Amino acid sequence: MINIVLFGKPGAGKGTQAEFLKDKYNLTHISTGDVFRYNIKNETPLGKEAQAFINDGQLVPDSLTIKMLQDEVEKNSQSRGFLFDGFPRTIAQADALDAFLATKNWDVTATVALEADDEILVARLLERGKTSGRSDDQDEEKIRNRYQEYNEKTAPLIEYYQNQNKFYSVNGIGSVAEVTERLSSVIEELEAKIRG
Ligand code: B4P
Repeated sequence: MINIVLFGKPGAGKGTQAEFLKDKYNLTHISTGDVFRYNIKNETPLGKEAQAFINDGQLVPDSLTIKMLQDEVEKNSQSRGFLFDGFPRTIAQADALDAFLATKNWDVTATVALEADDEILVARLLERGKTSGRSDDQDEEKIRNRYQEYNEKTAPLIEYYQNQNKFYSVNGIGSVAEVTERLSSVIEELEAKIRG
């Protein structure tokens, strides 16, 4: 079992990289952002609750997010491992993830961060906003709000995982293929360790 948390600021490329890594390493990819967007599109009760938070660039409350994540893991309990993309984003979510995985005798193998400068990322998101239809990518104020949320609530997870000796980081600037190569080196190192 290998469970990787893909970590990084909004727009760092978590979703982009997960698309390649899930096939390369045969992992189940769970993007909390994608699950929320699916629920919003289909106007489910969960989607209706999450919509206002996402539109304003705020994090969705932990209670909704944690339950949703657990449901997604349960649906894929035969998986050889998970790629968590955009989860956890708060200390409470990280604690809940550890406790939940422990009930299955699993754990987070490592958290791998994509490092990138805020100004480059804001430009990436504004560019995507021109075509994505994502309301949270179109307005610079909402994008800046996402960075404030990251700094206040998500950045403390770096220390959280460093204290567990599980934090790795790679440079997130470069071509998509170059960044995939950097992440692959870390994952292969982790897999080699697991094999012993
Ligand atoms: P997410 O959907 O997780 O998205 P993200 O942070 O915007 O982006 P990501 O890092 O995946 O970037 P991507 O690859 O798409 O979150 C959206 C919202 O959902 C949150 O703000 C929050 O409200 C809510 N939410 C989600 N999870 C939550 C949780 N756990 N708790 C509470 N709320 C939660 O890439 C971005 C752009 O960059 C793309 O256009 C891409 O093409 C481009 N790009 C990627 N790599 C590149 C590269 N190497 N070079 C150039 N461009 C690149």
